[in-house]
Amino acid sequence: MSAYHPLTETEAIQIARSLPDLFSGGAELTSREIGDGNLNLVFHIRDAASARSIIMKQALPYAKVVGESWPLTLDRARIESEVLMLEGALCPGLAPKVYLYDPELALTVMEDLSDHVIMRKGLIEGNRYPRFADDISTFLARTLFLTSDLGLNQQEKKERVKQFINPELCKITEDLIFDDPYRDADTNSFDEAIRDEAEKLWADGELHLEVALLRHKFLTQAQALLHGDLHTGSIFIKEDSTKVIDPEFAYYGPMGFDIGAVLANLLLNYAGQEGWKSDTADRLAYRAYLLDTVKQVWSGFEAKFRALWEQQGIDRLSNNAAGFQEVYMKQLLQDTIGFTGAKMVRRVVGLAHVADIDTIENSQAKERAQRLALAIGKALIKLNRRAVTIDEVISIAEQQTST
Ligand code: SR1
Ligand code: MG
Repeated sequence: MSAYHPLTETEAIQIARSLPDLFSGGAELTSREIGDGNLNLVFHIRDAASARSIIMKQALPYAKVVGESWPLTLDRARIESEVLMLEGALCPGLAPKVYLYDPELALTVMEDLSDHVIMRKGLIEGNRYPRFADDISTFLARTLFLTSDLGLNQQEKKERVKQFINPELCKITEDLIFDDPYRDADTNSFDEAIRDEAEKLWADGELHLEVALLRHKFLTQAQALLHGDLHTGSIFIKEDSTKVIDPEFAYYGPMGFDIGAVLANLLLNYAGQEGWKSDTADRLAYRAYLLDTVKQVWSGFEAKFRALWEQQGIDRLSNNAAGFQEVYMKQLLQDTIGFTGAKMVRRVVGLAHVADIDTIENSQAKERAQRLALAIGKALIKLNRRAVTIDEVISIAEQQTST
């Protein structure tokens, strides 16, 4: 079964049986295709008798969300499996274990996390996750610092840049996040009710300058190994555990892109609270929780990143030059804020949306949520190069909600 073809559920079971040490010889395995993402097949393989289970993820040679007319490299499966292993080594417990990578089938076999939920779903249900800010800030600080020129030998870093060159997946981001929302592109998708907002995006020169600068940074700045698509659909979570999955968009890029992805998706859920079904006090409290989480993610990240720098910084001059760390951290906050805004705007008018807003049943509430997400996103993009503290992000969210 070695030549590439999309697997059937029966074939997925045969492969699972052939893996050493996972299932006993006579195990009765079941398989279910559970992929609900934009790009891949995902099989859940389970042995009811022992309750042991695994996930098999297979890349398709095209983008599932669009169809076979959008071909996509299978090399992303290699990148994903290698990055998962690296993230697991850098951040024990925060990424799923990889049991096998099969390059012919573009298949990764990994730990089953179905005792967790996808964080986006959990947030839509109004749940709170006490470990999240601490876990994700650890993940961000360690993966970004320890793969950058600050924490990794510069020759080895360049080898990693080469290992994780990912032009096709980057092109998706370059187009869908940093270009299409700002022109009348065929790939865009938005409700007619907010056409006025889309047209404003296409004509806003101040916004275009900021997005062009962010896009340029995404194209050129090989600062650290990014996850590349760190939204709340790429995080499995439960009360006492956080696992980051799906790094198929990984490449060497600007750190603020990953941090911004996390903040943007918290803020998209914040905007989606327009569709909240319970009473207003509950909605206000949940929004306060989300904003507090935004703040905690940044402050936790900043503190841990600075501590790693003090303890494990390997670059003599950037360790010792007075003021370097301050300049670096200020720039990182500004990048984070700009990327946060860009990642919000694309989820309202671009090709791929988020369920936090799209599943709001009441059309007026949905329109309010879309307008609020765009208002916050645009304000953050316009703020980015002037920002000084994370509190400005919180103020923008609050101001835009009350106007
Ligand atoms: C064609 S892929 C659309 C989006 O799905 C992924 O999760 C990325 O965010 C990408 O932009
Ligand atoms: Mg994904």
